[in-house]
Amino acid sequence: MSKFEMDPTRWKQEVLKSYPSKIAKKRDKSIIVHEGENHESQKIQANVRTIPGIITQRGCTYAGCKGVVLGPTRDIVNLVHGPIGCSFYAWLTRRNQTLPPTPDSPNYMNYCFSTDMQDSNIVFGGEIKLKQACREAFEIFKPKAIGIFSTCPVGLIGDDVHIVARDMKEELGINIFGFSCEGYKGVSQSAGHHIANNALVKHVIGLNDTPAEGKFKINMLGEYNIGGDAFELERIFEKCGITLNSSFSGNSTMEQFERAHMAELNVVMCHRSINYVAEMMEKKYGIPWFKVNFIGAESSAKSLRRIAKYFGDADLMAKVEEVIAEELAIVKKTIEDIYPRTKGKTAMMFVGGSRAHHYQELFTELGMSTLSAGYEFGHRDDYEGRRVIPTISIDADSRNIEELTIEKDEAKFKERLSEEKKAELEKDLQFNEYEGMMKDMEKGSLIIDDLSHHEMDKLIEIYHPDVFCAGIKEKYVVQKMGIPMKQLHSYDYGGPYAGFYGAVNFYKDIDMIANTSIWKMIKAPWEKAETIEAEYAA
Ligand code: CFM
Repeated sequence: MSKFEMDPTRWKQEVLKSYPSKIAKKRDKSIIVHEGENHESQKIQANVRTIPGIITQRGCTYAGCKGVVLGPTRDIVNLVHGPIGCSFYAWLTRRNQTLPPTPDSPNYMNYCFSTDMQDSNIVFGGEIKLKQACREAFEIFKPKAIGIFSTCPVGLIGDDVHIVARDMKEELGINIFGFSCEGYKGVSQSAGHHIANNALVKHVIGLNDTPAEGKFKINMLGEYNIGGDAFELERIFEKCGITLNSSFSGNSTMEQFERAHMAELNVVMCHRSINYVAEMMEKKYGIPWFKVNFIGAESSAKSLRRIAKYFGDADLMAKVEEVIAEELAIVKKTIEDIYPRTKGKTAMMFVGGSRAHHYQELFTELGMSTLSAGYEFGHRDDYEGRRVIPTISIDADSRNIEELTIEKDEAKFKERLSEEKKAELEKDLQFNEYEGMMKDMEKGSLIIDDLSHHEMDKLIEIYHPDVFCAGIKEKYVVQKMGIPMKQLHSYDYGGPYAGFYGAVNFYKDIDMIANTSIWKMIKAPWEKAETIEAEYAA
């Protein structure tokens, strides 16, 4: 028998049977049994509305805009226009780290800025309060910029954050811009990424023509410094002699965003959250982009080689090889020790819009296979590859998000690569491309978009994976079922997991959690203690 204790097709049928028929019909399209080589003809339903009551893992549009994309930038005041609950939710509930160059360099990441809307603001409007909050923040912190984030009630009552931003920009003389990222604006946090990307291109990128000092300037897009990942990547780039001109947005500053257009290359890590910026910058400034993955030691090595290849500099290529050899030697030592203990084990991962794919690399390095995976809010291209984008039907929810019309910036556009050179490098670098999760998964694996709680229960009950990866909302439920759980949003306060040191950290953490017997010894509370049951006496 294969590693699937129940045929995945039967698993799917049984799960669907437990839903009301209308819901079963909808979920049917979001659950795919990988057909091996035929997977190219398989289509998954993604980026559609969650079925109410299904208990989704998803977050909201505001979370994607404020928390994810702008959250990690330390010297901008991220002001939430809304009730305090929304502000609290996005206040350091994630582990973006940042490292100001000196102790007195501006860093507002520990603060929670909110207009704290009250009932009266909902009735009479909150714009005056918002202006007041901008003035107050300016007075106290003297920031370079303020970003204003809309929450659901702001959209419902019609406060215009953009007009307030424009007025306050004039009054205070700093860069102030607003985001129409009301929580309900899209079907998930993915819409918030798009809105954040649009505003960065409109209001920030291109304002400062002084590039970072150094050679081989790149921007790293879609890396958010969770658990210190960005620090590890900065270490590697520095060692190789590659200059990180700007980072979107792990360990970033406003200045980095402003000068992003001065880089020679954009490398995109999490394409889901930021491919829009890469695309727009290519059109506007002529910066080519390709996808990289620094999760996994082998993929990190491969990504570095591709960056070196792009610049085509012999010294850089030699240096990169030297760094890779040195780093992989350390990685190898750890993996040789751990591999015999993790080999043959199984994992499942349901995270965001890129990690459920990227982290499979690390598990493969551990000799573990991914039985099932899916994104919370990925789009079809994140599963099936960028080639399917033209076939994705645009629904009302996607139409709700502004599509910017970008034109070439004649003054700042610079051709980095001639058409011939680009064509020559295409085979190795694959510009403007990513192939999606399905290509890397095995025949028979279950690919599930926007996993429901019931489906999670059933995956665990039937297949009992050795490790289940998701987020804090799932963590304790999974552990109570006796399965080790690894958070891949916050890393359970571990990490970094990116790059070479990151891979070593990950191997050790997985070895630890997958090989402890503690989970087999615990029983769920309802199995352990007697429960009191009662019935109505008619
Ligand atoms: Fe990109 Fe992210 Fe992710 Fe994401 Fe996220 Fe995140 Fe994530 Mo949590 S930007 S899609 S919206 S890699 S916050 S840093 S871990 S769900 S897989």
